[in-house]
Amino acid sequence: MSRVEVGIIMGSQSDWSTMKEAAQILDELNVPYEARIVSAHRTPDRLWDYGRGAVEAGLKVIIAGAGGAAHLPGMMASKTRVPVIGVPVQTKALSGVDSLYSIVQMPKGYPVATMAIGAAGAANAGLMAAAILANGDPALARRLDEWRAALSDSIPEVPRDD
Ligand code: RP5
Repeated sequence: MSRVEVGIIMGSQSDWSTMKEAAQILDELNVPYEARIVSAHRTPDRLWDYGRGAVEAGLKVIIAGAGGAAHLPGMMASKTRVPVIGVPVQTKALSGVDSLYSIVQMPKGYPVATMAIGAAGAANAGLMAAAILANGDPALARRLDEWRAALSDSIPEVPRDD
């Protein structure tokens, strides 16, 4: 069994339908991951423990998704040097613009690589995590190249009438 190097964390169970997109990409690329609910506001001690133990646990990338007052990615980035990819979850009240602004405007020194709002952002977070790991893993690099080529090949050159 390969070692888990990607942590997918999210602020709530309700974020999982979005964050699953990242998990699905990692499944397709055969990258092991763990998924956990870690809320900046509701379980701050869990956030602290996860961040404190991330390096020792062997994590190489953390994907963190949250919505609304989305402090999870930034707080995680403040607690560990493991790269954090932030996913702004789409909200009902403000469509995820609140999540995006909460995640993207980090102060100098504690970066979060912020993706697009919602499902596309979560899927891209999976791809970004795979790309980071692929730098040191030639087999994964090949699988990622093939994944990208297959996507490219699936795009028709001529539009059709529906
Ligand atoms: C945030 O509040 C979570 O990340 C979630 O996106 C949002 C709503 O959470 P629930 O009220 O659905 O648990 O902390």
